[in-house]
Amino acid sequence: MANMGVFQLVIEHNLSSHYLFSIRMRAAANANDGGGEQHLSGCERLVPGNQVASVVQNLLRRISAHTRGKADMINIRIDKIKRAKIWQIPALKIESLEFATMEQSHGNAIISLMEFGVSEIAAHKGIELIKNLSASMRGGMVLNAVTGERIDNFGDRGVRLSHMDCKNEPAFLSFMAEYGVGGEKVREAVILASKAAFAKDYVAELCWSDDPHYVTGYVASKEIYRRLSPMKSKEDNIGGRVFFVKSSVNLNDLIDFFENQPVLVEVPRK
Ligand code: WAQ
Ligand code: MG
Repeated sequence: MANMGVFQLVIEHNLSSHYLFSIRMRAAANANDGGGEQHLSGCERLVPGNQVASVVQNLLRRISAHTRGKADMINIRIDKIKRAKIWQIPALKIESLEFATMEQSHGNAIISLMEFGVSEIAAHKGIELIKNLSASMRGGMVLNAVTGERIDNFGDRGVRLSHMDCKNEPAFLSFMAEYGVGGEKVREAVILASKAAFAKDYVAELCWSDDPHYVTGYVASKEIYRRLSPMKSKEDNIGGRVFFVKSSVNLNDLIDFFENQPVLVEVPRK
């Protein structure tokens, strides 16, 4: 933890079990030379004060090893959060399905989304919207689950879920292992999908990664995180997320929950 001494002191000054720290990191390329900024990666954590320095250091290490490219802008924001404000919400159950082709995975994604309450038109629209992106967004798109119409006005940026983590890391990792999965990407995606699923008027989610070598994606409902592979071809560095919501949704409340409500995702007790 060399060179992190002063920073550690500032955080430790706030060391108290009444607070956690939200750490939000985002990296981009072409952010400083007037060209179009390219989103590389982002990360959202919620940890006790004594973990802040090591989490930040790990995130910096991950950015420098990232397969989407070299960052020329890294934004790290740390906010102190009162524990009393944090909601504890349940983790989705995990399923994994493998297919021979991307077309078969997309076909299953559509069937699954319909099973979760999305209309056939809206499910197709979700797949097409991600497939037709010309660059990956920082966040996701919000679609009406009946009409397939995009209802957020976040344009190329999209809406980002933030202020989330698992409640107990070892318990979360063994919960994942019980379902035969592991690793940072799955961990982050299950936490994100579990938070999204807790939103009022949420119906389902569709996602695949923007990392060129990572072809597994998922569909999620209020209960299930269903991994589907392959959702894209190798070397493709465009991915995205679509959140399907009821027509009755209050968009401002939804965005406020996604962006600002701190949550810790809990696994079922044994
Ligand atoms: N909030 C909303 N949308 C986001 C967020 C966020 N915090 N983070 C990423 N996105 C959007 C954005 O458009 C990205 O381009 C896209 O999702 C993909 O992000 O094996 O790695 O972080 O079970 O590349 C899913 C499968 C991996 C994991 C998803 O997404 C598994 C993944 P990535
Ligand atoms: Mg990525």
